[in-house]
Amino acid sequence: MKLLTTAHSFFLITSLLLNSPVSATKKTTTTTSTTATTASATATASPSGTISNGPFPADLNGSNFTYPFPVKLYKFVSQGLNLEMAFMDVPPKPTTSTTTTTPAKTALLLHGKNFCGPTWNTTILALTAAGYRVIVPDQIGFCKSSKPGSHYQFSLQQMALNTHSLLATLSITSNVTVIGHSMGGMLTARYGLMYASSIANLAMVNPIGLEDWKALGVPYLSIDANFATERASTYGSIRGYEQATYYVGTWAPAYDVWVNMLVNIYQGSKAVAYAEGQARVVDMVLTQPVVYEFGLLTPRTLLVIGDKDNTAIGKAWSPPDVQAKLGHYDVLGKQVAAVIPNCTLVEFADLGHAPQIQDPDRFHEALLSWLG
Ligand SMILES: *[C@@H]1O[C@H](CO)[C@@H](O)[C@H](O)[C@H]1NC(C)=O
Ligand SMILES: *[C@@H]1O[C@H](CO)[C@@H](O)[C@H](O)[C@H]1NC(C)=O
Ligand SMILES: *[C@@H]1O[C@H](CO)[C@@H](O)[C@H](O)[C@H]1NC(C)=O
Ligand SMILES: *[C@@H]1O[C@H](CO)[C@@H](O)[C@H](O)[C@H]1NC(C)=O
Ligand SMILES: CC(=O)N[C@H]1CO[C@H](CO)[C@@H](O)[C@@H]1O
Repeated sequence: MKLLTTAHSFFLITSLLLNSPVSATKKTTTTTSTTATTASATATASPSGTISNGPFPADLNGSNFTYPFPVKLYKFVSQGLNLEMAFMDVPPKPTTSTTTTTPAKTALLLHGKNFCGPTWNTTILALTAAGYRVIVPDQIGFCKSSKPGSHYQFSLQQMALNTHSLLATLSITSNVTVIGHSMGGMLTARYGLMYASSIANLAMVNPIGLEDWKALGVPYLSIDANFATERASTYGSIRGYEQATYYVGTWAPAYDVWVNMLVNIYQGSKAVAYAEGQARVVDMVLTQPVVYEFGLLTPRTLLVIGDKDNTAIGKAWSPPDVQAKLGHYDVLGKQVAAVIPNCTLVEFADLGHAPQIQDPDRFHEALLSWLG
């Protein structure tokens, strides 16, 4: 339990530092542990950048994948760098109703590590048809966003802050439905802890981080070693991993689109900076657990689990006895749902890591019926 307590206080402190509005300008601080506990609850992001509508070159920051909806860039300064976060902002489908009020329902879709905004293509259609305005960012270091590589400190808090600032710049400050998959699901948990007051609903789809892999015995691997692995990624290695982990051993031609979308970035014009960033992202998810804080989540929450998923960070370089303990989503879903205060669990016994890709119809039926 000592480890758990230490990890928990570490993340409270990290959260405080990132959220403190005075930390950048004030050298002395009178912050006490009392204010520390309220800091994350009152965290706000002010509009802090500008939106560019393009047009942009086909190869945008190292990805030339054609997105299903227009791409915009959120330009802002973070960690002293001028950065661009690519995103899609898709309006709700017009209804036959004559009322033309400003849409009050916004959904924010957060992609996973081996995914990009476009992998939400069917979910964007389902949500806009249900009246949602849908915002779909590519995180910094990913896809069509800037690749600051080794010049950026990647953290879940930083990604949540970047994303929250994007929404603030779009004047979206309340009633947000946050939906995240895989690493984006882990980010959704962090986002929900930091910005609860802006959230209407929180949905995590086969999130990673339902367990603390390092506490279960996964050895630490250096960022340099992660970088070498990232640089060695090919169509074959990505497909092999996804087939075994995401799709229960099966393969469909449509899955190739998502593999090639990644291969294009791994071999693209920002290949080295991309791998540097991805190596840090592996380090980030391994060293920044959210599992100890699920009990602190206050929004209404949906946890969607494809039970056949076996994703676990570090499993590939762990000894067999450790490997055997990791990635049992059929157990982890129920465990975590019991800890989150207001959680509905939906399990798909036959699906893997990406239910929204493997069986979009069943996934969207579950999501939309929970959203109501
Ligand atoms: C908030 O969003 C929900 C759907 O998530 C919608 O039903 C509701 O009308 C919205 N409320 C306000 C006050 O905008
Ligand atoms: C989403 O993208 C995949 C891969 O390109 C494609 O197979 C599928 O038809 C798309 N779905 C929709 C509804 O556009
Ligand atoms: C995108 O890059 C790939 C190489 O990764 C290339 O084969 C393809 O022609 C490019 N497409 C566009 C539209 O530039
Ligand atoms: C869960 O959240 C909803 C919406 O905020 C609320 O109506 C409901 O009472 C909550 N349920 C529990 C058990 O807290
Ligand atoms: C960091 C980086 O390469 N950013 C580029 C992302 O794409 C925009 C649009 O082409 C460029 O202006 C940035 O320089």
